[in-house]
Amino acid sequence: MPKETTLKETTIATKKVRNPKEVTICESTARMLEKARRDGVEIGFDRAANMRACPIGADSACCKHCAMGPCRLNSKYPYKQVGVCGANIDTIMSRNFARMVATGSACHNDHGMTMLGVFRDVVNGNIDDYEIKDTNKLEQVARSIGIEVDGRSPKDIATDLYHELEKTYTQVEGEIPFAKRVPEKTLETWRKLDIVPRGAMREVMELMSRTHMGCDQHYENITKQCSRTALADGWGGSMVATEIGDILFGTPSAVSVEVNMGVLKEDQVNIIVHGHEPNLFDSMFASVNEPTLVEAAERAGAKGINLVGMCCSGLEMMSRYGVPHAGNFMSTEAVLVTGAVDAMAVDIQCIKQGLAKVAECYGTHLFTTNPRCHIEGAQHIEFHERDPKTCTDEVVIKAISRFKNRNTPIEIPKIVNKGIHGFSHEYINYMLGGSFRASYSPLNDNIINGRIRGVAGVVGCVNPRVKQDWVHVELVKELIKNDVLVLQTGCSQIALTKAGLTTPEAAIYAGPGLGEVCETVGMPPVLGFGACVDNSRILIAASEMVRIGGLGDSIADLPVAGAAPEWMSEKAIAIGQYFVASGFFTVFGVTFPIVEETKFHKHLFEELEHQGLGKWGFSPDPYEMAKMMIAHIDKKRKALGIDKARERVLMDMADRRAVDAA
Ligand code: BF8
Ligand code: SF4
Repeated sequence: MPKETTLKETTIATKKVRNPKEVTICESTARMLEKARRDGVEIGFDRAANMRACPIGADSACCKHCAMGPCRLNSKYPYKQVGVCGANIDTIMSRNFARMVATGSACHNDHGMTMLGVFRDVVNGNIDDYEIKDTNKLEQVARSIGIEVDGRSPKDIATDLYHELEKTYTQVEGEIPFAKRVPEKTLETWRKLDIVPRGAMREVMELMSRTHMGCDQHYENITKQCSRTALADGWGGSMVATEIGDILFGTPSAVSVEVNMGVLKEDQVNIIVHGHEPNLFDSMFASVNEPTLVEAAERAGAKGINLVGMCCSGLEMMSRYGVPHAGNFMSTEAVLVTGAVDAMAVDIQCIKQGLAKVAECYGTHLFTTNPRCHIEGAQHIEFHERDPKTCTDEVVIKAISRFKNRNTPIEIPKIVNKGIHGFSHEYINYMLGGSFRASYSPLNDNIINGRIRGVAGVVGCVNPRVKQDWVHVELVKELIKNDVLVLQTGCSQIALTKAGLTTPEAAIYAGPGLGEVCETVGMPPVLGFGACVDNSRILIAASEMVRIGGLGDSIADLPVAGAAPEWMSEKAIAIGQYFVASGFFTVFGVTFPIVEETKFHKHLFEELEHQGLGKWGFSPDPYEMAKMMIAHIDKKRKALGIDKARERVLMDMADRRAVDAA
């Protein structure tokens, strides 16, 4: 237990300090950044101010794939030089891009494979702590990939489903199981381009092998394998993670949740779970409700045990159980500065190493729990799905002892925002069509008649290179104002909840058409779909829109667009590439790791669309980004011949308003 003097002994190593109001619009995070500085503690925003992004790396104009290099090209004159092996700028950039896709896809697939392993153990009776919670979902997923369901027991269906879904990862030849869910014309395009994923292990391996020195040296061919590896994420590992998560822990449906640092309670033992796999979170949920541990907390003087989530597993549990959420990626260190966090347990991905130092300064127990993710300075208690409570009970016990011996002043920003979340594909079906004729038809109809102009997925990270949450919020405001319905996942969703836009009342910020639909249905104009793996729900929603009809034959025909305005992770690049390969126009903010006016740039930003896929776009400016997305949506409406309908609807609305005013 560090003494109170620990805070004073720590000094800020940084020189440059930026005004908290310039680096975030999250009031709680800004206050904690100020407090951290007073306490002499450094967090990510200060590190970012003192670590200039490498300009050559930012353009991806360097290669260190062999020891004849590293080779650096000049992005101002990209074609003036080549690497020692002769690799040109397009080869170097596409190989670097490919390795980001490979890593991102590997992350989601590794996560999905763990989920599938838990499912197998549940089905085989090797795990008692989890069970199949949603048999409807089990049947629905099985049916969607051609498994016989009628008259069979859940165990038989689940056994077949396990064996079939395992192919997502291990299959050597053939198409991954969820390729069966892809709209026919989209799948045809993939087949023509030879980018239908086989198994994720094979795709990631091949992409890594092809980017070795002296292997694939044509940016177009490298891009093809990027698409295949990325699709093995979206329609593969991520989709399995989502579907198995629903089967084991329940399919989300609309739930009112509390978000922001005010969800911490000074008089309770506060435990945060931060990471990506819902298994750890689900067991922690069981541990904090264990009567003996609740009693122990009360004996220590606490009013209870308060379990709170952060980042993606937090989003999953928020959508399924309504567990409060303390904040997104750039708030994970800041939340420790409150001094109120007794324990933080992390699993995999997006866990900043900086947490260890901050946790030490405030006497918070930081636990790593996954064999894939240890952090120097954190305590490691390994989490085993076959015996999960041993780990999570231990975390709770340590948290209670920290509560009893708290010696750090506590300052919790008393800010709590409410939102409605848990919009799974299944719930939307129900919400729009009712329980007897659950359907997406009302969505398609409202797009066709022009009330809803189109649909946008706004997703992904926050990044200290831009003002936290600001780009997300401004972009989404612009979109809904222009009648674009917004679907969300990942850290973005927390930004919008803090801005108050995930409530039905936020319909007043929507344009007249979208606003009317929201009011009729009683839904927010911004629908939270969950964690980053739940981007697969957006793919399913898009496929359903194609299946219902009236909006074209492939995902590329739909009036839809995607954006990750504050992205930072390699997973985001993999997601971007699978959205593009699925047919979405996808705009990224912050920076794009490619030199403009090169052949590879033109390929990603223009030529992929001519092949029948989507394409990439880039702008750091939220208003420009919104313009680009809306222009794309309008282009698709025109191609579908539904552009006039929208003009008529808007005219009618104007008339009605004029009458009302009179
Ligand atoms: O997978 S949005 S910062 S937490 S990478 Fe990470 Fe980005 Fe957040 Fe979840 Ni997704
Ligand atoms: Fe340089 Fe070619 Fe080696 Fe890359 S692979 S470091 S470009 S020599």
